[in-house]
Amino acid sequence: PVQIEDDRTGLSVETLKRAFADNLFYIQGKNADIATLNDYYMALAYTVRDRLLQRWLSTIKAQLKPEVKVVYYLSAEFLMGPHLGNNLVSLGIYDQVRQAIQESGLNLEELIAQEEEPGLGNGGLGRLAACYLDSLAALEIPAVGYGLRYEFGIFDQEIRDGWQVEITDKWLRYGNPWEIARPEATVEVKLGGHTEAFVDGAGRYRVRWIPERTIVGVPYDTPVLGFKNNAANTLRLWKAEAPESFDFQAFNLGDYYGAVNAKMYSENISKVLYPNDEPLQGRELRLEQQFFFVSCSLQDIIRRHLYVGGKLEDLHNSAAIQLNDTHPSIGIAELMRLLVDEHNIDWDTAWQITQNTFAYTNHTLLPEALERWPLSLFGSLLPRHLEIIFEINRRFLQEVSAKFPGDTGRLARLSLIQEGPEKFVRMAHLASAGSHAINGVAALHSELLKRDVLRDFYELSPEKFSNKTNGVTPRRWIMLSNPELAFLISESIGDGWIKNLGELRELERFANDKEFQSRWRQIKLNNKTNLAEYIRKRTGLVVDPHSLFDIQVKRIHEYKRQHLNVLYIITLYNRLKQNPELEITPRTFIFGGKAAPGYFMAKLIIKLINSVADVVNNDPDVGGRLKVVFLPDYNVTFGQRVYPAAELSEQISTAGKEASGTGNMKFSMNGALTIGTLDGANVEIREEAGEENFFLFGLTTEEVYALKARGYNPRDYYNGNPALRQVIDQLASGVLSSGETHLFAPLVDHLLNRDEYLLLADYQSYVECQDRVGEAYRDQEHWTRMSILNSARMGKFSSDRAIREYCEDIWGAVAVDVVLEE
Ligand code: 26Q
Repeated sequence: PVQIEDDRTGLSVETLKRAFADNLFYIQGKNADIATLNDYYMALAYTVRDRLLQRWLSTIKAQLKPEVKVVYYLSAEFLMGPHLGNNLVSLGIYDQVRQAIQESGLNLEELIAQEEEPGLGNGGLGRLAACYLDSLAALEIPAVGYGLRYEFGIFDQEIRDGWQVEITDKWLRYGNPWEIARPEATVEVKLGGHTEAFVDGAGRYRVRWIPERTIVGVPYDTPVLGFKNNAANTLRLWKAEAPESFDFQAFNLGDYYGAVNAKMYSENISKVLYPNDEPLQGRELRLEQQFFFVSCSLQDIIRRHLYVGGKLEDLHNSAAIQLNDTHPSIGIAELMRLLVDEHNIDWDTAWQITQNTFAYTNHTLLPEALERWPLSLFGSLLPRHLEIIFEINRRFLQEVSAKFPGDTGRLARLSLIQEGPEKFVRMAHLASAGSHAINGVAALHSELLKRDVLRDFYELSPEKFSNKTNGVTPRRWIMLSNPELAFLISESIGDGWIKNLGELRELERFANDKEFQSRWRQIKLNNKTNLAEYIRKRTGLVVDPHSLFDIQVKRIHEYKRQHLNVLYIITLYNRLKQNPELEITPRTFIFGGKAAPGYFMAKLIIKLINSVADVVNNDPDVGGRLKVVFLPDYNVTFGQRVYPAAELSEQISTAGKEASGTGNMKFSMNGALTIGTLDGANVEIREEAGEENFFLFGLTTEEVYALKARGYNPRDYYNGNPALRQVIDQLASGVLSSGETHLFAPLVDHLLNRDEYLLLADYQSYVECQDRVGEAYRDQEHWTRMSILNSARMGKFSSDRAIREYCEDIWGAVAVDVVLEE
């Protein structure tokens, strides 16, 4: 009998081709005569989607059981990156599909490039959530990611006249083949109004919330495949809509415009991602967003728990809820409200359940970045939750008093409410009090948390604290983005590293192997050539693939010190101007990153990079030995081109400011060497790579504290260092800004008079370190050896390792085997 593969599940090249053509015709409504590239992309996306639905439904079936514990990852951001390529990798059908597409007269890479990435995050925190979903599925841990389905994600960045311009991100414009709406699972969320006390039938004192508005949350589900296993978890994002009845009511009263207006107001909630990676001010809509997705998610979690026959008293046995920073921490008050007000559970029991269910990850050490909401705003939007927070606080402070009698200073410091002329709810305090576990995201960060930001919580409950160093997924960040390197690695040590990144250690024995070294170098050169071609297409700039590719990509922030990098570029430029014959290592400095639209200094730093680029790139004395590139619109897609092409990774934040960093890990895995401070996960990267394979500079956290304590005066450094002085003077003079003397005045002013992030203090150390980098690059054999050792020793930074630690220490979650159902 002839075996015929099903068109929707078959994986042979023939079947894939047939299914692809079929989807082009019946879904896109096109044939080859009129199909656009996007039509072909959509036809392929649906072909792939068909092939994962079976896994998805089988996974749901395997996991929908009372004894299964599910991890719920609550995050205001999920920066997933394009799905198509990743799903091909997970399904293990990349090569078959490439061939099927080729035989259809098309190019797979071109179709993959058609996908508009869902930019539902700002940077590190959102991308971490995406890597964690990948690893949860790879490890077959039942998990749901809950968040917001923003209609407009992070803005697209254009550069005009050197300045950042923000363009609306219309990512849903051509439809999204990866999501499925589940309107039958819609939930309601209430806002505003007031509360009333009453005594219920059993004579118990209760509170009723009389809300003012209702919003409806519609879930949109995206499958998240495990790597070469049968698991497909769910990313469930909520879209805000107006309740239908509300429309009709107003309509019947003849207030048609009123009804439409209310509808628009409701839909606003999931309209746009806030493009700040720090809370600038407490905007009401932002709090509405947070409460909206958290309330939807908790109702969904409880619904599932009851559906499988669980009792609410046992919620913590079937659910582990992780708070990705404080953004979803209102969930603690909301779960208390659901348990106490709606499900009539007594306060103490409800508090036990809540604490046992929630855990909190902190991502920042900057005190100004800790979320707090004005009491007045909070109370008008969530009157019942404010009461609940007061009650949590009252009982919490009682406990504190019992443990530290008479210590009123401590009470004030620990209180969930910040007193003063304007009062605030402190969300990190709510999260810490309401969770059984609190973690930082790198060893240093977790230590500093205990010492500074959460010191009082540590002294109160040291057992809650642990470190979970961040990780990134090797599937997207090596296999998908650097296929040639992945191939070489697998050929040399087998392909076990993809699921067990520790195996990369076996590469160490090739570090001195001439033949291996030359293939390693060739792959880097190929990746650099590709990036150079992309740079030419996007900016018109020609860069030399044989120069040292020195790259800094990340959000633009003063503490990340992109402008310290610029100070070195100007220093090099000055040396060449002084002595055009000088022998230097040719370098290409590449920058990428977005600035928050309201962050003036960050935008000025972008302008600075572009102004310096103009001068350096066009000066005949430089003779092309230095190039400076600012690549617009840095995002996940672009990251996938950048990390594989990098030779030097810039991780130069002021010590004690960067919680972890994750780009640092992606660079290093792909064979870049790091120039960095002892900050965030750099410390652990250096530990793993070996100090001889890491370019270290700058003050330590302790030295930063000490210097600030004894009174830091940036002018001392300016006055004492002629090269630095020259650079600063040039910034002020206008030679770097076509004579506009005032342009960089705010930067110069800040550096000379305040320099909060100690650029001038670290300048000399950075320059010397960069000079060592330039020297080291001349010995290509030695450089390659260091590069191989960096990759070989990055096993620790797989998100699989991080997720295993969360499962064991915090969530108590275990793998559930998925059997494929026909
Ligand atoms: C909060 C309230 C209102 C508006 C915006 C925000 C907001 C949004 C995003 C606050 C913070 C963020 C993002 C923070 C972030 O990305 N932090 C980074 O997290 C990474 C993952 O742990 C770390 O590696 C980085 O060090 C840290 O900066």
